[in-house]
Amino acid sequence: MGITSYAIALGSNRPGRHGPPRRELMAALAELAPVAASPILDTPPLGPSIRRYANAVAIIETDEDPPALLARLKGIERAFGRRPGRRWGARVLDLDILLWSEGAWSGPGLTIPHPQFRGRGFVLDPLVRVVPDWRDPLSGRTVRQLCARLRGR
Ligand code: A4P
Ligand code: MG
Repeated sequence: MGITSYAIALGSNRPGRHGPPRRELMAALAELAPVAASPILDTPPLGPSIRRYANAVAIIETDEDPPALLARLKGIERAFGRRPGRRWGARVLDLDILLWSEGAWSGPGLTIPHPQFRGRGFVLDPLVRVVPDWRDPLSGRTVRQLCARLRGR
């Protein structure tokens, strides 16, 4: 496979060895070496967590296929001190693959586009800042359109 592009969502709501969540995302962005990145946004928690999140989106270019990239992202999460299990729990770093330049992917433990990204402001707000014209291959809508739908504009 040649070089392709991915949109990655970054989230943190727990301090780690780099500092508070915003610092963790800055360190994760340095690790990912993206070709573009959104600002780091402070967002209210969706779900049971009380702590607010830092969220961002990074665009990376790589020759890795989706399973290889996911394995690398999980390795970065581990290196940042994320403990497995505890879904929806406080986490130092969450890295999700949102979109891929080559379209959809579905395999064991990995679905692209990320199944929930269309309904989440904490994902679409940073995503629209970097790639408003990327298209969701399933609905055919651009990121800008998905964002406007969610916000009711
Ligand atoms: N997986 C399948 N598809 C993908 C994909 N496209 N990208 C699998 C990444 N992983 C994918 O994910 C669970 C498993 O999903 C992975 O092992 C992978 O095989 P996880 O990241 O290990 O677990 P998780 O993050 O606890 O679950 P999930 O469903 O990703 O939780 P979410 O959806 O990330 O929700 N509020 C704010 N404001 N900001 C946030 O960032 N995040 C969450 C967590 C809740 N509320 C939030 C935020
Ligand atoms: Mg996740």
